[in-house]
Amino acid sequence: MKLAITGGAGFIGSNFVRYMLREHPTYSILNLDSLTYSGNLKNLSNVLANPRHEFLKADICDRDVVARALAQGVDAVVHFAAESHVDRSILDGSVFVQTNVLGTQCLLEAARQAGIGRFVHVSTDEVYGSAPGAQKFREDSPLNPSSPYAASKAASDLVARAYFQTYHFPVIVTRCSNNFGPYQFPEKFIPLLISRAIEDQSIPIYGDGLQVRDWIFVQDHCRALDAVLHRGREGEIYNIGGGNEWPNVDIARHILDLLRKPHALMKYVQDRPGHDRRYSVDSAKIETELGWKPEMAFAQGLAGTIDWYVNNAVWRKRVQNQAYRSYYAEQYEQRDETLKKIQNPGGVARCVSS
Ligand code: NAD
Ligand code: TDX
Repeated sequence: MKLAITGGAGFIGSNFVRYMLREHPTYSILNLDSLTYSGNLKNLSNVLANPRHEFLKADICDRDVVARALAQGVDAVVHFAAESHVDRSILDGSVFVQTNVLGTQCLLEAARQAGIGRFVHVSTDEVYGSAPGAQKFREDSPLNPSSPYAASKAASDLVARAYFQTYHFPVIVTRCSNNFGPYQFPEKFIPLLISRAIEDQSIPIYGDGLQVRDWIFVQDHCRALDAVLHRGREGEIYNIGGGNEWPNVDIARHILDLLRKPHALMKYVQDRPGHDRRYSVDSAKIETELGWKPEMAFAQGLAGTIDWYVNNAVWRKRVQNQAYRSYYAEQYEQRDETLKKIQNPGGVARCVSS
């Protein structure tokens, strides 16, 4: 099996690349990522030398390059690449529409023309909007996105489904809840809190801090995607939830306690505009059909994640001072003539193992 993974230098994508290389020793991976601010090749440092992993710096909006990449014997696509941060989408939604909607359509079309046998589109629980009361959204619940990010993900989710309805292209859509774990960019709630608390900086709590998110350890999401990729039914949607709902303030207190830092570091700040109060999905379908359920206990996953950020101060520092952004150029673009020779006709650099 040759898998093409988009967005594989980001948080979930890089965890998925490692997971698949480990769990499927005969698989090879073509990892296609444009390395935006949230793409970090250091997330992949322990697989860059693996001959079953090939990194291609490319934009999913670049039709020619994507078509050439998928024409190289790729069997299936798992599509993570996206602009993923709600706050950034509130400041400027344009790149969200560009990447998440137009980029996804470009990728779907290239994949369809290449005759790819399976396409997993990684969507999100945010497409359903805020869940009232104790309600849990099912796969057939209406879409009601609030932020420009969520709206762009809802649009791409629908375009993906349209490719199944219209062309019988074998798309499966997944809608997962809030992930946490190693390698998450520290603009998102949990890694931001951990990084700031380690350095005794104040941690921002939006509004009253009583918004509820359903947290899932990233490896449980990877296992769910593996199950969907191999055993999911074409044209179907699968919710993936952690079954682990917490108000934000409780998460903040828990992190501060584990790091032995004072709760006084919490600073209530102005709320996020259009802030969804609660996310909640019903995962009964994937549990009954594919036999998946989350395995990581939240307390254990959170403690392990905190340990990871504490023990990976160099990774954190490189993100803070932006040094991670020059790693690609240092490693690949200027390294030697051999690599220059394998640049493809579109001028997009391909990386092979070092
Ligand atoms: P991330 O921001 O950490 O990673 C996104 C990756 O996509 C980066 O490596 C980036 O360089 C790449 N990328 C962005 N634009 C690109 C483009 N035009 N061409 C090629 N690559 C591009 O995001 P994440 O948290 O790992 O999320 C991955 C996917 O999972 C997204 O589609 C997101 O919507 C979805 N998702 C995330 C969560 C979560 O809690 N983080 C939950 C549910 C679903
Ligand atoms: O500084 C903060 N303070 C704060 O109170 C930040 C960054 C967040 N928050 C709150 C907002 C949310 O209620 O914490 C909660 C989680 O925020 P984010 O980490 O930004 O996640 P969220 O907005 O819930 O969206 C996430 O889950 C679904 C991901 O970013 C998406 O990519 C995914 O689709």
